Amino acid sequence: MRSLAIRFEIVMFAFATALLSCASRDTSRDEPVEIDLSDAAVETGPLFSLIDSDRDGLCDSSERSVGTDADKADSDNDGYPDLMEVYCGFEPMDPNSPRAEQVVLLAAEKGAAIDFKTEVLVDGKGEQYSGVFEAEEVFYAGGATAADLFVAASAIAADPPDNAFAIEAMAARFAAVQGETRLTFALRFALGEQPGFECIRWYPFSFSVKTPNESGIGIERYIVISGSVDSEESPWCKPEHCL
Ligand SMILES: [Ca+2]
Ligand SMILES: [Ca+2]
Repeated sequence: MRSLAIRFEIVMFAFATALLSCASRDTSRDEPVEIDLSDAAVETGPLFSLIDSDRDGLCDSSERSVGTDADKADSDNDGYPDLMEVYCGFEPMDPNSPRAEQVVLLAAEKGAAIDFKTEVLVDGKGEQYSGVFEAEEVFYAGGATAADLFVAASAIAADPPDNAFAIEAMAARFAAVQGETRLTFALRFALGEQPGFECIRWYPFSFSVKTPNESGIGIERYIVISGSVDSEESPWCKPEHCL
């Protein structure tokens, strides 16, 4: 029994670490939910923590900590499961989070690909701005992340156009940007030759721009969603044990 209890504690620790990793990011919007899992563990004990009444992959104790409904897999009825929203720093009680422009839908078919456009607003003083894609960890076997689906980012357009001296499309870079400018990038994702999954997977990532002297300007969190709806109980992929 002791070894089992230790294992549960390790699971909780891993989840807390993942959340802290998400929470440490500096975002201008969609601040991550603050979670104090240590209190939940003290109040309920490690064994109780693995109860998942709504079987959404988020333990009852975690749901109490973040304020979601432990009997409802999608507490805010926005179509996205609580587990995904909490894990990725979205607002599980706000049906407008994640916003539609933060979600990349990739068809669950062999060879499927999508070009996803996103914008970053900068206030240029003649610097160059490069797009930065960064995949975030998920619990999938083999450590699969959004990086496995990411093909490339390219620079598409500046608005107003004259604010950028040049657009280096393939390098995802805008040269000598002057003034408040909206930079548009296209991110290409592809499923490649791997077949679709039997449940719907979600892959968090962030995108921002950097100048030669600064990093992570306008960091925004996104998610790639891909998979088939096969299960009647819940179409979303879940970890082996609730988090
Ligand atoms: Ca749950
Ligand atoms: Ca939701």
